[in-house]
Amino acid sequence: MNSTCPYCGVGCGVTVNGGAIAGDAAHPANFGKLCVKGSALAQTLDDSARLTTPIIGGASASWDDALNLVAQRFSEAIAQYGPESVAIYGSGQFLTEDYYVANKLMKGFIGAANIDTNSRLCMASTVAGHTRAFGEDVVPGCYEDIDEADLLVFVGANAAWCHPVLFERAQAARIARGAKIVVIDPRHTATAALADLHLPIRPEGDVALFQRLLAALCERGKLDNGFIAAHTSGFAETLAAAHDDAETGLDPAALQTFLNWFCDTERTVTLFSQGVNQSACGSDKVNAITNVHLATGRIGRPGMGPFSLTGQPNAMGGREVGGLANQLAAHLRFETESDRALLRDFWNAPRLAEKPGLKAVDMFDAVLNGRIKAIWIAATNPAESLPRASRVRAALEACPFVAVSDCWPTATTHLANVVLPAAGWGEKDGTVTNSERRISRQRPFRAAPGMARPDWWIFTEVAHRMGFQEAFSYASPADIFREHAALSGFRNQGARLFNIAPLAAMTDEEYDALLPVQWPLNRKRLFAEGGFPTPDGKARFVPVTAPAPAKRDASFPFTMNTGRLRDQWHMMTRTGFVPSLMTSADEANFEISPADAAQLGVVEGDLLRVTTRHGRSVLPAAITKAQRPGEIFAAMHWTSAHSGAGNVNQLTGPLCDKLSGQPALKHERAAVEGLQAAWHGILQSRAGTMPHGQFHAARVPVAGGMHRLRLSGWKPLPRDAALSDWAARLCGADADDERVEFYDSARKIYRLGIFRHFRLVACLFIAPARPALPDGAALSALFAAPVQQANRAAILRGKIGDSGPRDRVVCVCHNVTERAITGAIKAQRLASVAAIGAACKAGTNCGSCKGELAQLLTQLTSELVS
Ligand SMILES: Nc1nc2c(c(=O)[nH]1)N[C@H]1C(S)=C(S)[C@@H](COP(=O)(O)OP(=O)(O)OC[C@H]3O[C@@H](n4cnc5c(=O)[nH]c(N)nc54)[C@H](O)[C@@H]3O)O[C@H]1N2
Ligand SMILES: Nc1nc2c(c(=O)[nH]1)N[C@H]1C(S)=C(S)[C@@H](COP(=O)(O)OP(=O)(O)OC[C@H]3O[C@@H](n4cnc5c(=O)[nH]c(N)nc54)[C@H](O)[C@@H]3O)O[C@H]1N2
Ligand code: SF4
Ligand SMILES: [Mo]
Repeated sequence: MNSTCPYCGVGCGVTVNGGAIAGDAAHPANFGKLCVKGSALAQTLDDSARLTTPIIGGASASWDDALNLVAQRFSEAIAQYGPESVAIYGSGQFLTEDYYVANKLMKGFIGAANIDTNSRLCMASTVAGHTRAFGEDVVPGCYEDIDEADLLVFVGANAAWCHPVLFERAQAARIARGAKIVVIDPRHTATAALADLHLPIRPEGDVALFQRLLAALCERGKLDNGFIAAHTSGFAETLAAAHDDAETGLDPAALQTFLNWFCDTERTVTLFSQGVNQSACGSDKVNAITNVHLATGRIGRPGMGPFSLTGQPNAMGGREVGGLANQLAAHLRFETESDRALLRDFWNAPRLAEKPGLKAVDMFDAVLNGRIKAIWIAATNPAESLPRASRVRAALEACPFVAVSDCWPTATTHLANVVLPAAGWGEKDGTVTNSERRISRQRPFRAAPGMARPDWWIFTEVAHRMGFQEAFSYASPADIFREHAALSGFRNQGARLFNIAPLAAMTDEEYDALLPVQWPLNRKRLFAEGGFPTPDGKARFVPVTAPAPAKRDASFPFTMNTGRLRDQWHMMTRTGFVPSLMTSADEANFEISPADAAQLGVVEGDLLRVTTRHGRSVLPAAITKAQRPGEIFAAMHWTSAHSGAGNVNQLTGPLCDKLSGQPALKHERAAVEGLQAAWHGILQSRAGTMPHGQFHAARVPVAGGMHRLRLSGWKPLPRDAALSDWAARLCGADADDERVEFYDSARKIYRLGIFRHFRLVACLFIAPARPALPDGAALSALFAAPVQQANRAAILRGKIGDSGPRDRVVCVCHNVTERAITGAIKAQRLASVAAIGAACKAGTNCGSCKGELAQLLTQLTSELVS
């Protein structure tokens, strides 16, 4: 059975054979390869924590009651306050069929466009930039361009971690044809470690850089004047705006090298992601990049083009169905009356929305201020992933009616009046579209647990109960897909490139057997000969202005950047409970430069308290040369379910790109204080509750379904009996449980065990420094056997083994730790990533850790030299 990986927008094909999930050798996105997350998919198929029944007001309910209630509360709000009083907030993790139905329900039949999705946080700036430049939201190139390029420029994209299989292709091009890789990112990421040139740009310096590049292309006579004249408009104004010397923060020699390479390399692909999109000038960044490709005619030809890397598995499918509040379905546009008429006719929807609805940030503001009376959230966790997450929670608490569809309990489901259990990956049936416009099937291979049902079915059932039976008479995802395909071709005489009309004729069997297919059908690349979907057929240059560097704000002198880690997926509902995926990074932290750490008097193991205009969080400091001074970085993944005091979106604010409405999640003004750690602890328990208090806590999943918490406190601990009570509470002890305590005064280690019947249910160790704490298998071993009363004290007093200096697994596939790798590099004087692989296997399977291997090499080489 073939299916598609449910994580990133690379859209790798997988094969499922019994319990084994492997890369699909025939899928053109990955040709059999998978990254770490894809390789661990089988381990995520654990139903123990899944939502298995509808829940109304905290109690299990029937589907009928839950669906009736959603339909009733939506209908009542519409009757009383109008269609704009209800909203749907969806996700790029929907399948296209789910998305199509949700969008049709809202825009077509409820008759308002208050449906937006987490793609607003992800792809909105690219959608706006593409539409401005090309007239339609279209990626001009394909993955083969990466194989065929001589220069690959990654802008604001940590592809080695976030699009690993595609980045493997880039590395292969480097070996095969000597392609050069440039990485433009304020941080020295794993991707930068594998690049020929890293440009540590100042935050938001990208427009200035691409403006300079456009000016340099002109000065050096590298423009394609024929292409500009025949296929574009607006060049003169754009070039005039490009003579810009705004600050990029770059070393002049490195900047020159980049300009030289770009000017002299025809086959250049510029790949970009959230360092571009999640910015107050995100759509200008997209157009600044697009401008240089149009000016050189490097678009739509082999090995050339601007290339937006999509985030979620179906970010592109969501754009095809028009899931954003300012889009209509099938690339039709609100602005054009004939487009609205077309959709009204096709759907037979006289009440079709006439104007765009609220974008995500505004939508939740409208929930907070009471304009929206009922909201339905599906396949996204806005109480954690939207900026100003606390405000989103307050909005949901205040909202008269909240329905949430998810597979697992989340901070958002906790705030719902009705929870709808959704079928997840492996259970659902439908299609997704990847970054290169390739539609692939996701196929079911396991039963959904309990009463969980697919999203398309849930939306369809509610639509029926709201009185729209006829328009939503779907019996299967294939029915929906055929309608979606037919709409794309309806009255489309070449006006819209998104046209998959021939697929509307597929039978159920053909849909089941559908092979990965790109749109426009049978065309890999677009625009080499012009033919842009604008009224005059020409692409538009967009004059953009580089924003001035943010003024130093004495109260908030740092810039806080946020993003992703290699082995975690978003808010961790899927990856956060898989032990192997947390062995490379088992705790959130704030990354900070050595210079700033020194200034704050912070050493490794201390904590940082970060304050922004919106909130405050505490996490351990990770001191790294990868960070530029004045900037800190935090992973987005650790939510309040996994972290005691360090929720990142508590800190991020509402500043958005004006055109796209995408929040600037990478650039928040922040104040940073160092907090000395007064104590460190480790707690392991069978039932893990997440404590929140005046200490840092990070939850780590452990084999056997147990939980481990890493703790660090900045306040002195209570003493004596108070300590004992506090510690027992932290361990979740009941009154009947037996507590056994032991204080090792020589080593200043406090130990507490909680026993229930004959079993250890939790234990806690506290010490002044982390290396003195037990960890790993030694800690789990304490839980292994039943313990007689007489032996309990002995267990706690016994030698358990220190964790020693911190180590982490770098290569998850072969379980190779950092210590083993650095040991091998030093002992055998290894000088390349390949040599490390030959010596200790690290990086030789999926290859996702090659960036870290390169980072370790650079680090050790500089240590050896200095
Ligand atoms: N492992 C993993 N992979 C994922 C995901 C995941 O959760 N985990 N999520 C998927 C999704 S939905 C998405 S959207 C993608 C995101 O993929 P990416 O965009 O590659 O990931 P991020 O880490 O969010 O951000 C990329 C980089 O932007 C840089 N940056 C910040 N500010 C600027 C700036 O002003 N200019 C420039 N040039 N760079 C800047 C950051 O330092 C960061 O390294 O990843 C997808 N893949
Ligand atoms: N600070 C900061 N914040 C960010 C970002 C950042 O870089 N920095 N990035 C932003 C970006 S690009 C993105 S894409 C968002 C992601 O943010 P979210 O959308 O909140 O991310 P997930 O945790 O993937 O949420 C998906 C939810 O859907 C559930 N789910 C999975 N499959 C299904 C299904 O088939 N049906 C249903 N109904 N539910 C399902 C999962 O359990 C999960 O709870 O975060 C954004 N927030
Ligand atoms: S690169 Fe993306 S799509 Fe491919 S296996 Fe990894 S997470 Fe899945
Ligand atoms: Mo995303």
